[in-house]
Amino acid sequence: MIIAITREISPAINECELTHLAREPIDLAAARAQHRQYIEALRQLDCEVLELPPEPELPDSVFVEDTAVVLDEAAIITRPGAPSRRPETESVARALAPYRRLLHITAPGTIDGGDVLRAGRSIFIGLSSRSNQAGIEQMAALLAPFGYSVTGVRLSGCLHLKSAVTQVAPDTLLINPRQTDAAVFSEFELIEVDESEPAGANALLVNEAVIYPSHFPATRRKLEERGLRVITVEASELAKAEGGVTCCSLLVSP
Ligand code: CIR
Repeated sequence: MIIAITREISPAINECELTHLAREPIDLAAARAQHRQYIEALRQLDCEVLELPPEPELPDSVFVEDTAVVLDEAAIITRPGAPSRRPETESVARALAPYRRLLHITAPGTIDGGDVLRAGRSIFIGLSSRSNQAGIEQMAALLAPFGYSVTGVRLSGCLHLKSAVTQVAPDTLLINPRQTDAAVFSEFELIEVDESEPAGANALLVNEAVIYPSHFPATRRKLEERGLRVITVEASELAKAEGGVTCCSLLVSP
């Protein structure tokens, strides 16, 4: 059974990091209700959900994805690009230690897990405002012994690589080609987000289904037309913190 690691939303979420969005008030109760719905969707898809202890002082700590990259062979504990987020990794490392050998990104490298897209043995990493060349080189060196290829990918106008492209089936990616270079992903089938939904490329593939925000209905139709099983969740409150559906969990395969 897949273990999905999550963490409750901090009461300080309104002090979250923001890069591309203007600050809008986040309703904590509404955000938490939506987060519960997300956890229920993970359970519906047969995940065992492991909820980490809250980190009330760390505004962005619900976005556990950025703190680690979990592969079958090891988990890489990241060094997030935003200094305010670096203390988030400690408790995630403790939670992952029983399941995986831990490897670490160290200074001057920075990596946010949201920049790391894995598809089979290919790993793509966004060269973003959070993940730097030194971090990408460390990832490549750490993962080469396991037979992964690591490719740095340029982005524009979005926070992380997985804001622009995510996996929705073993051979298929959902992409906004205006935010990243679709040619890099030519070995995959590509589904483009609807033009009216530029932020709609973040989907979470779990057990052959896709967890997807309800606020992108046109792109959702495109996914369904391709025969994908889509479970929609409300995710509008954490979207104001630049969070999507991949950001709120770390999936640990058995
Ligand atoms: C941040 O800027 O770090 C948070 N407010 C949002 C992080 C979202 N994480 C993700 O996309 N993986």
